[in-house]
Amino acid sequence: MKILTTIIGVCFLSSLNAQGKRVRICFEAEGAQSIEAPVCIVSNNIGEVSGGAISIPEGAGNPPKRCEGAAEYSFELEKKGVYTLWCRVWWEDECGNSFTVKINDDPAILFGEDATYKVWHWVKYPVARTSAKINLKAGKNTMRIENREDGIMVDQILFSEDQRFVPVDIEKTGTFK
Ligand SMILES: [Ca+2]
Ligand SMILES: [Ca+2]
Repeated sequence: MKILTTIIGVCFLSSLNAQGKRVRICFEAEGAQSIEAPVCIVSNNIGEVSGGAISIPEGAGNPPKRCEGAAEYSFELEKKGVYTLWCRVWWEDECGNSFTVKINDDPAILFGEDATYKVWHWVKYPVARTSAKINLKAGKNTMRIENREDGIMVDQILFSEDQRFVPVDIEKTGTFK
Protein backbone atom coordinates (compact mmCIF):
# COMPACT_ATOMS: atom_id res chain seq x y z
CA MET A 1 0.00 0.00 0.00
CA LYS A 2 2.80 2.32 0.92
CA ILE A 3 4.54 1.58 -2.41
CA LEU A 4 1.31 2.22 -4.36
CA THR A 5 0.86 5.59 -2.64
CA THR A 6 4.43 6.48 -3.53
CA ILE A 7 3.93 5.51 -7.18
CA ILE A 8 0.72 7.58 -7.42
CA GLY A 9 2.53 10.46 -5.76
CA VAL A 10 5.43 10.31 -8.21
CA CYS A 11 3.08 10.14 -11.23
CA PHE A 12 1.10 13.11 -9.94
CA LEU A 13 4.25 15.16 -9.37
CA SER A 14 5.72 14.33 -12.78
CA SER A 15 2.47 15.26 -14.57
CA LEU A 16 2.45 18.58 -12.70
CA ASN A 17 6.04 19.06 -13.76
CA ALA A 18 5.25 18.35 -17.43
CA GLN A 19 2.54 21.00 -17.49
CA GLY A 20 4.25 23.72 -15.52
CA LYS A 21 7.95 23.22 -16.18
CA ARG A 22 9.92 26.32 -16.85
CA VAL A 23 13.03 25.75 -18.91
CA ARG A 24 16.38 27.40 -18.31
CA ILE A 25 19.38 26.99 -20.59
CA CYS A 26 22.87 28.26 -19.81
CA PHE A 27 26.02 28.07 -21.95
CA GLU A 28 29.51 29.54 -22.10
CA ALA A 29 29.96 32.58 -24.34
CA GLU A 30 33.40 31.33 -25.43
CA GLY A 31 31.74 28.15 -26.74
CA ALA A 32 30.46 30.04 -29.79
CA GLN A 33 30.01 28.08 -33.02
CA SER A 34 31.76 30.88 -34.90
CA ILE A 35 33.64 34.03 -33.97
CA GLU A 36 34.34 36.95 -36.30
CA ALA A 37 37.01 39.57 -35.41
CA PRO A 38 37.27 41.91 -33.60
CA VAL A 39 35.33 39.57 -31.32
CA CYS A 40 37.88 37.19 -29.81
CA ILE A 41 38.13 34.60 -27.06
CA VAL A 42 40.09 35.45 -23.93
CA SER A 43 41.00 32.69 -21.53
CA ASN A 44 44.00 33.81 -19.53
CA ASN A 45 44.44 36.14 -16.60
CA ILE A 46 40.81 37.05 -16.12
CA GLY A 47 39.48 36.35 -12.67
CA GLU A 48 36.03 35.16 -11.64
CA VAL A 49 35.29 33.76 -15.07
CA SER A 50 33.88 30.38 -16.02
CA GLY A 51 36.36 28.90 -18.52
CA GLY A 52 37.00 31.92 -20.73
CA ALA A 53 34.99 34.73 -22.25
CA ILE A 54 34.42 36.48 -25.53
CA SER A 55 35.82 39.98 -25.80
CA ILE A 56 35.94 43.01 -28.03
CA PRO A 57 39.09 44.60 -26.60
CA GLU A 58 39.07 48.35 -25.98
CA GLY A 59 40.60 50.02 -29.05
CA ALA A 60 39.80 47.06 -31.33
CA GLY A 61 37.58 49.42 -33.27
CA ASN A 62 33.97 50.11 -32.50
CA PRO A 63 31.39 51.44 -34.98
CA PRO A 64 31.38 53.49 -37.12
CA LYS A 65 35.11 52.77 -37.55
CA ARG A 66 34.51 49.05 -37.54
CA CYS A 67 31.02 47.56 -37.71
CA GLU A 68 31.71 43.88 -38.33
CA GLY A 69 32.38 41.25 -35.69
CA ALA A 70 30.10 38.69 -34.11
CA ALA A 71 29.79 35.49 -32.11
CA GLU A 72 27.20 32.92 -33.19
CA TYR A 73 25.41 30.31 -31.10
CA SER A 74 22.72 27.71 -31.63
CA PHE A 75 20.76 25.66 -29.13
CA GLU A 76 17.78 23.31 -29.11
CA LEU A 77 14.55 23.59 -27.15
CA GLU A 78 11.79 20.99 -26.77
CA LYS A 79 9.01 23.56 -26.91
CA LYS A 80 8.48 27.22 -27.71
CA GLY A 81 8.27 29.82 -24.98
CA VAL A 82 8.82 33.41 -23.89
CA TYR A 83 12.26 33.84 -22.36
CA THR A 84 14.34 36.35 -20.45
CA LEU A 85 17.94 36.65 -21.68
CA TRP A 86 20.71 37.08 -19.11
CA CYS A 87 24.40 37.63 -19.97
CA ARG A 88 27.30 37.67 -17.50
CA VAL A 89 29.27 40.68 -18.72
CA TRP A 90 32.19 42.98 -17.97
CA TRP A 91 31.97 46.56 -19.24
CA GLU A 92 34.89 48.96 -19.69
CA ASP A 93 32.90 52.22 -19.45
CA GLU A 94 29.87 54.02 -20.91
CA CYS A 95 31.36 53.54 -24.40
CA GLY A 96 31.80 49.84 -23.78
CA ASN A 97 28.63 48.59 -22.11
CA SER A 98 26.45 47.16 -24.86
CA PHE A 99 26.18 44.84 -27.82
CA THR A 100 23.55 43.90 -30.36
CA VAL A 101 21.71 40.58 -30.06
CA LYS A 102 19.92 38.89 -32.95
CA ILE A 103 17.77 35.87 -32.17
CA ASN A 104 16.48 33.75 -35.07
CA ASP A 105 14.97 36.17 -37.62
CA ASP A 106 13.65 38.60 -35.00
CA PRO A 107 14.49 42.32 -34.96
CA ALA A 108 17.83 43.22 -33.35
CA ILE A 109 17.93 43.81 -29.59
CA LEU A 110 20.10 46.46 -27.93
CA PHE A 111 21.58 44.65 -24.92
CA GLY A 112 23.17 46.35 -21.91
CA GLU A 113 23.66 50.11 -21.42
CA ASP A 114 23.71 49.71 -17.63
CA ALA A 115 26.25 51.65 -15.58
CA THR A 116 28.15 48.88 -13.73
CA TYR A 117 31.75 49.02 -14.92
CA LYS A 118 34.89 46.89 -14.50
CA VAL A 119 33.20 44.13 -12.55
CA TRP A 120 31.56 40.89 -13.69
CA HIS A 121 27.78 41.09 -13.35
CA TRP A 122 24.59 39.70 -14.87
CA VAL A 123 22.51 41.93 -17.15
CA LYS A 124 19.08 41.01 -18.46
CA TYR A 125 16.76 41.69 -21.37
CA PRO A 126 13.99 42.79 -21.49
CA VAL A 127 14.46 45.45 -18.84
CA ALA A 128 11.18 47.29 -19.47
CA ARG A 129 7.68 45.83 -19.80
CA THR A 130 7.34 47.73 -23.08
CA SER A 131 10.39 46.06 -24.69
CA ALA A 132 9.79 43.36 -27.29
CA LYS A 133 9.71 39.91 -25.70
CA ILE A 134 12.05 37.08 -26.68
CA ASN A 135 10.06 34.27 -28.27
CA LEU A 136 12.11 31.12 -28.70
CA LYS A 137 10.85 28.25 -30.81
CA ALA A 138 10.79 24.49 -30.51
CA GLY A 139 13.84 22.96 -32.19
CA LYS A 140 16.94 24.88 -33.21
CA ASN A 141 17.33 28.54 -32.18
CA THR A 142 20.18 30.80 -33.21
CA MET A 143 21.69 33.77 -31.43
CA ARG A 144 24.25 36.32 -32.66
CA ILE A 145 26.12 38.79 -30.48
CA GLU A 146 27.25 41.62 -32.75
CA ASN A 147 29.88 44.31 -32.29
CA ARG A 148 28.40 47.63 -31.16
CA GLU A 149 31.09 48.97 -28.84
CA ASP A 150 34.57 47.88 -27.84
CA GLY A 151 35.67 47.30 -24.25
CA ILE A 152 33.25 44.49 -23.51
CA MET A 153 33.48 40.86 -22.36
CA VAL A 154 30.81 38.15 -22.06
CA ASP A 155 31.37 35.07 -19.87
CA GLN A 156 28.04 33.18 -19.85
CA ILE A 157 24.66 33.35 -21.62
CA LEU A 158 21.42 32.21 -20.00
CA PHE A 159 17.82 32.03 -21.23
CA SER A 160 15.13 31.57 -18.58
CA GLU A 161 11.45 30.91 -19.09
CA ASP A 162 10.93 31.76 -15.42
CA GLN A 163 10.97 35.55 -15.38
CA ARG A 164 11.60 35.58 -11.62
CA PHE A 165 14.83 33.59 -11.96
CA VAL A 166 17.93 35.67 -11.17
CA PRO A 167 21.39 34.19 -11.85
CA VAL A 168 24.02 34.57 -9.16
CA ASP A 169 27.75 34.53 -9.83
CA ILE A 170 28.85 31.72 -12.22
CA GLU A 171 25.95 29.46 -13.21
CA LYS A 172 25.98 25.75 -14.05
CA THR A 173 25.74 25.18 -17.80
CA GLY A 174 23.13 22.92 -19.39
CA THR A 175 19.36 22.73 -19.78
CA PHE A 176 17.26 22.70 -16.61
CA LYS A 177 13.52 22.23 -16.21
CA1 LIG B 1 34.87 51.49 -26.06
CA1 LIG C 1 32.76 31.56 -19.88
